[in-house]
Amino acid sequence: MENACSKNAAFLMSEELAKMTARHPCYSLDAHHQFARMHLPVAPVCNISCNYCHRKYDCVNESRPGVTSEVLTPEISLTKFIRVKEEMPHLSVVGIAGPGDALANWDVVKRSIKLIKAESPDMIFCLSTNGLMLPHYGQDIIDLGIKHVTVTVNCLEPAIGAKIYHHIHYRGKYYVGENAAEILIHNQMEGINILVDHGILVKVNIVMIKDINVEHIPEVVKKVKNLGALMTNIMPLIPAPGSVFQNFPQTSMKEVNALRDLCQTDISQMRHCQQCRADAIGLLSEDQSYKFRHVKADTVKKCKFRARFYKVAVTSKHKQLVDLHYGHAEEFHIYETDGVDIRFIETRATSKYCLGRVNCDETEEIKDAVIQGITDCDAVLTMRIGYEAQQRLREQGISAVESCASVEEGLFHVFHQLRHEADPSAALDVI
Ligand code: CLF
Ligand code: SF4
Repeated sequence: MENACSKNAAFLMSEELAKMTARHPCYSLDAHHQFARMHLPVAPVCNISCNYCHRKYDCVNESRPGVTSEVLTPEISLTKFIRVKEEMPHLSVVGIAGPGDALANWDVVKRSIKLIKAESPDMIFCLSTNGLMLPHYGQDIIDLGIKHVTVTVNCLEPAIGAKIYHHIHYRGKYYVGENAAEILIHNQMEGINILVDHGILVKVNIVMIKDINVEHIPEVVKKVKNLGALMTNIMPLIPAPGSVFQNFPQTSMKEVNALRDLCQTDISQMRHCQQCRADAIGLLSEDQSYKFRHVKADTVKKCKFRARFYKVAVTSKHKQLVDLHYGHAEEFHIYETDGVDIRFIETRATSKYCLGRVNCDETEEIKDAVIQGITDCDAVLTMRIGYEAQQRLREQGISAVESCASVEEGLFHVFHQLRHEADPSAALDVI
């Protein structure tokens, strides 16, 4: 019988959300043999320290310890997504599950989701988080239209939390012990509340740690059920080498299943979790991420957006970072990119556009000469560029893109910007 105080998400689920969830391989047992998920490893940083985690590896709240994933930029994620989607028509979910915490890297996570959503609006987006920043980014998650969020909640009591978490970094401060656990637990509860109130389906992961939280877990399950979580996923502790808990006993699946059976009377139990890599791709039971590593260096023959190479003039001191103002550059590095490969063409000398205020009136000819040197380019990639210079370039059909990132990342950004300009249906509503 339902507790009168519970907000059972299953009863609030709309038909549309139910249909969507039927294609989510983690939320739907039936879906996990048919539909694939793709994790974007765009979140390397974490804002807490779990004693079962070693930060050389992926977040243990979802991943098997000892697994290391590559970290991608949002732009490279989009390129990789396009390729995976082509080869996996049954791809239904794009999830972010590390290697650190999704909300500790929110800007890049949000940007990655926006880029892929613009490319493929039907994709289901999914996040996994320790929950520390949920009260702060809950509204963003709602606004992005994300409907599936996993929060790891290992306990409700700070005294137990102090044994599981070493510290947290929260709003510029470092907390340890029960103070840290109290803030974390409070934010997890508040965050789940916010998400459930907005119709988001919350799955709660719980790491089962012998001698620490085993007896307490049924209480956690009841609490999150009453908050409106849809299901819990009780996971075994697999001691990670190098972690504080490295010598703890591994929880057996027999013990985990016994606890799941006990908790099943309260809330639906996930039993098919694979503790995936942060860059996992494919059916849950058949990870194919190895086929798509280093996708940027791959040849993507069939990619529909690989119709052309764009030529880009880059202002950079050493061809590593986009670290020069347009007006300060004495040379342009010319590259071509099709969003997958990058080719360096040549370096072209130019005249410094900005000679300081004294010579301002004398620079008109220089300004024209600078542009004449790159009229074959589609875009300029630069750290900063003034409005007037942008206008001059635009008159010649050259776009200007500002970036402070690496040349490689900047070029991928330029590619997607130009593709959007050429085909507004691939609208990029990026931050
Ligand atoms: Fe990924 Fe997690 Fe979304 Fe699934 S995994 S972010 S909810 S799309 Fe799934 Fe993998 Fe288990 Fe996670 S099997 S580790 S539960
Ligand atoms: Fe490690 Fe994940 Fe815990 Fe962060 S939240 S410390 S990445 S297990």
